Amino acid sequence: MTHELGRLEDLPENYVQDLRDLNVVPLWPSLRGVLPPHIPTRQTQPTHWPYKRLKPLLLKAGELTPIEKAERRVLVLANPGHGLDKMQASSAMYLGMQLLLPGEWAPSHRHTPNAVRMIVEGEGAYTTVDGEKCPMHRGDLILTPTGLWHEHGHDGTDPVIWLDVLDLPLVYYMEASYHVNGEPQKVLTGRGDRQYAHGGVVPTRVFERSQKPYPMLRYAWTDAKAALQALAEDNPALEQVQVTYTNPETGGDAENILGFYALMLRPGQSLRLPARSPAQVFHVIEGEVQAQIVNRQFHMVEADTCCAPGYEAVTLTNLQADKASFIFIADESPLHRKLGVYENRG
Ligand code: GTQ
Repeated sequence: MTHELGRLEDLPENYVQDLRDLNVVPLWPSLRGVLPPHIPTRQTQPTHWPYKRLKPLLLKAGELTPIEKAERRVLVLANPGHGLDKMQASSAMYLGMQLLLPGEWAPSHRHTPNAVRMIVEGEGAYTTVDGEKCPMHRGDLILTPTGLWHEHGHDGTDPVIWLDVLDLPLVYYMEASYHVNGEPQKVLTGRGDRQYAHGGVVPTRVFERSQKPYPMLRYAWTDAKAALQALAEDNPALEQVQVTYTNPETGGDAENILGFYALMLRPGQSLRLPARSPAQVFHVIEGEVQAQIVNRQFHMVEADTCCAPGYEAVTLTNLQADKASFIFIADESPLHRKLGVYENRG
């Protein structure tokens, strides 16, 4: 049985003021707000950021703001449900589209939030992470986990653009977000993505695992795509043709808070993703896809990005009848699982 709960206005004004003077508030007028029945209140709105409209504005930023005045030349994809100034795609996820022009350098720093970059366009750029110089090609995923030094450079001839995904909103909310500037890194020999290039074949550590908590910092798109194609070919009845970006030493998620995946939609396929508690981000690496999220339908072409609130099913439809489409997904499921609030409602 649910009772109507008392309102703030039901209380004498001087009583409420006495409470306030002591930095105290009554729970019952706000109880249903913080613990709504059956399903959480979500600020995250289904939102679509078309690349075609974003790119000219990003290139304009390249003319308006020199890299020295920006450090990171990024346009933030902000969810209007959270308020644009909050710079949140969802409660825990931040998205930014970053531009680096030929010859530019985004100086070395490290910070507490975890980041990844999904390369959207352009050749010749690299990110140096923890001394590993990682080349950036379209569709590659590059990790810059919490605390690792990273800087971006560009030896090519055309603009390079990538999508940044960070857990900044969560870490900021925790009052744990800060950065430290550093010197240009010395590039070290050896790269984790070369040593862990083939699943199941990992460097032998005679006594223990790699001392590095993040042994692999770059995931080449050519490898992820080949794995998806093999998975689809070998399992004709498999509906959700998807790979997870993992830590090759532990088999766990690549980073601690957000999860990263690549999904292949077969020609013409329509795939319903169940309603799970974490919010999700979808970014089209190759192809053309319709995303049905709550009451919105987004027509997504290559390099488009959208987001979906948690606790909602999402239907993705490949609009290409003769070719597969490929989608990069970021979600909050490692966070939800670790905190014990993960749900799959089907
Ligand atoms: O490239 O290091 O979008 O520090 C936001 C913060 C990118 C980066 C962002 C950052 C970076």
